[in-house]
Amino acid sequence: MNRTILHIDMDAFFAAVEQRDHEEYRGKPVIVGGLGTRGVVSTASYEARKFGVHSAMAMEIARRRCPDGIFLPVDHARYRAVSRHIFSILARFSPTIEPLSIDEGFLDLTGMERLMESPRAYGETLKRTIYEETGLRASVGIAPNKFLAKLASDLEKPDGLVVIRPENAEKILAPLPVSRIFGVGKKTEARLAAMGFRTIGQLAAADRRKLSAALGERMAAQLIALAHGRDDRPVEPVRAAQSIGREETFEKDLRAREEAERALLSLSEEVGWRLRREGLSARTITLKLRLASFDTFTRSKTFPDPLSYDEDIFAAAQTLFREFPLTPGQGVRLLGVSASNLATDAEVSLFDDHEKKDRLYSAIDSLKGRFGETILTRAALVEQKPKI
Ligand code: TTP
Ligand code: MG
Repeated sequence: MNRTILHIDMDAFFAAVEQRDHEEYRGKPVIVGGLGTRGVVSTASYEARKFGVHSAMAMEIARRRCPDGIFLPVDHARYRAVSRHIFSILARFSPTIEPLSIDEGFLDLTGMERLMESPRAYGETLKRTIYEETGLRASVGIAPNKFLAKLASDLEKPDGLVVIRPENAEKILAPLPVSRIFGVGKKTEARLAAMGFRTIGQLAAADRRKLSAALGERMAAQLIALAHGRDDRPVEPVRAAQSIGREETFEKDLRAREEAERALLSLSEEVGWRLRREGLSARTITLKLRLASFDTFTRSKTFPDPLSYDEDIFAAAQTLFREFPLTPGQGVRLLGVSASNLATDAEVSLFDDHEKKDRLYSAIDSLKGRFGETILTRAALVEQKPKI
């Protein structure tokens, strides 16, 4: 299948928005994230990355590595608005867009090749349009499939533009570490290294039977295909790629169930409010739980009728929490509630007492306008399998 796929990912997205909006932050190390003692870095500007600061790092470590950095809280509402603007621009460049996260997505350009001077020129125009309209830089990769397009957008970050042609794919892949293949996490990387496979080129030349014996037939076949630059997944323009969620790392581990359930209620309220504000409801509610030991679990519940009211979301989160086998005294470090499998209001039937509740909630929501910091998490994080 010959496709032309473009992957775009904004550079240092949250930090770049802050630098755009505050001239005095430009050219400086900017770190955005949770600023409490147990906060986590969401992202860092490229100036801050030189100090070894990166996403998902404990904020304490970031402060130590970059004491003169500019530390800012996460302003999701603003980043969402910018994201919406970016996706509206993308929509002018392809009718088939698959959003992957707040700042990243695939565009299917298959069949449009004759409308463009060249894929590279098309990518340049896209980057320029985004910069002119939003003041933000993006990195773009264009390739015959999703795997290569995503890889390409990362090769010359920031402000990158890389086109991979089918005939060059294997040559570009060969020297890269196997960890560049999506789905190859630390564990698989270590197993592959133990078998002598460190680069994608080594994997491409692997003996299939040997690899199957170690990793299973399916995984081996997938890895070998990807190592050769083959990937048949289509661009799927679904909103289900996203979910609305909110999580909190507590200043002190929670030790009492009631305390945890109170936290779940306030998280559920924020998720509900955000859902209703976006005109959405959700069929799946996911609870995320990180214990003092750092072990992290997710548990989900799916309902036939979509939910958007706080009490329903809370009831689901509470049930999932109560079903989770916590040993007494086991502290809870983080709780998260997220809603996925989203439906728009238009898709939801308006039976029974919805109308009354809708009136009640619209009154509550109008009072709530100033609260609610809600995270649009990646579906991949929400769907992450429990570690045990
Ligand atoms: P990324 O695209 O992964 O990172 P980035 O845009 O900041 O930097 P770059 O793409 O140039 O490497 O994520 C997009 C945004 O998502 C990021 O700006 C902040 C947020 N985010 C988190 O909140 N936590 C995380 O762990 C990651 C990776 C991202
Ligand atoms: Mg990015």
